[in-house]
Amino acid sequence: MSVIERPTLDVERIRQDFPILAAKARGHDLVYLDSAATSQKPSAVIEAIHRYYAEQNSNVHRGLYELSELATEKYEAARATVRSFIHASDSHEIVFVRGATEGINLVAQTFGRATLKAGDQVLITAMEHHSNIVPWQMLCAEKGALLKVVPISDSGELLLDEYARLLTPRTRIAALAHVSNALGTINPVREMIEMAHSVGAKVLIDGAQAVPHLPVDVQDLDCDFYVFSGHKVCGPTGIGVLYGKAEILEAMPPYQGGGDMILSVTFEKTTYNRPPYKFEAGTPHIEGAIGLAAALTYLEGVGMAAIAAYEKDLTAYGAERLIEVPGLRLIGTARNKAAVLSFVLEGVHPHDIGTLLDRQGIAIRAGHHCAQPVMERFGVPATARASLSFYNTPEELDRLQEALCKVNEVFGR
Ligand code: 7TS
Repeated sequence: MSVIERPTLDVERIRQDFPILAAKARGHDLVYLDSAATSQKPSAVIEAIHRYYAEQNSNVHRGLYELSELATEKYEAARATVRSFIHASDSHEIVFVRGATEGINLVAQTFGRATLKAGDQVLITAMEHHSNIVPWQMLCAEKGALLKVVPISDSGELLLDEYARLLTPRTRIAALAHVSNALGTINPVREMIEMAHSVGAKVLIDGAQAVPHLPVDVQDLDCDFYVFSGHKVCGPTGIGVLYGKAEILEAMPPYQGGGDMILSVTFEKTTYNRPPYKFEAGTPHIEGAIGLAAALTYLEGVGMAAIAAYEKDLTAYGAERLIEVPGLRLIGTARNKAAVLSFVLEGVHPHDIGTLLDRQGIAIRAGHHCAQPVMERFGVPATARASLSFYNTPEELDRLQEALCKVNEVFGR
């Protein structure tokens, strides 16, 4: 019997698409609850990468022969797939990068460096991943600018009044998580982008934890930049996306120098290629882009709206089961949440929870989740985190709940 009434997805069929989900862990059926760290990959992605190397491998944008034309075509078709997935208006607004981290660093080091002056401000939130904190800190230190931080409530929601107060004409950049990796909070970014624009700031949205779980439309959001990582959306590692509005990318200085990003080079003067190539120096991660496109096409086949609806029910179900565990406290109880169940268990270190769950075949993450300021805000050194995907089932969350009760037994509760 399904514990979620009217499931919106045929999860048992979907699970057949992911070979690794049939694996054993410590002699048990694997329960994989660490998709916020990285998602599992469907056969469609594994096969697309295999096909690329078996049938299409060649460098892009340079060869005159058939194979190179084929590889270039596949690489650029991948860009078009990303464009359509996040509803950008033009493929030239899609820059392939290594991941969300590189996307943010690219914006900080090009747009940020060219824009920021001493006394200017960059606004982030207290729930950012380190990769959306440190690049801005580095930039502010270099420029003599100030980093401002939007605080969060006890339930893990941004204080929007404080956000409004912190936005000033000195705010040049607001860099905001769409969804928090440590709390699961879905932030009202559309409204926040509009507010930032009203003071003349540009907005970067860190979508690393949003694109895997929600339909995203960058034109509707009206963000200036949006970043996400391929490996969290069922795609390969080492590939990610930076979306930027065309006119902003056009005006930005280049990031790294090298092949492909130039139009002409002499020792006196180099002229740069147009975006996105201006930002893609060197041989790109070709099979990464092709694998990412296969992943996005797969997700589209399942349906992002259906994924969001299913995961919402699954997250709510998981929260209900977890709070039945004696001594358990959920960290992050925002009204609008996606796929993350962060918690602490009285008297048990999160690392011990992780180790004891692993012995029962359950993979979760324990630690600060690269969001140390969130840990500080909630007065905990670390949390245990179960993070969900559309390939997880309510039965797996039942197993998590039972396993946590056993952890309590080990600790004499
Ligand atoms: N932003 C957010 C919100 C993230 O959750 C992560 C990674 C990143 C940026 C960086 O992504 P990368 O692909 O460039 O490394 N988050 C996590 C996590 O929660 N557990 O492991 C990685």
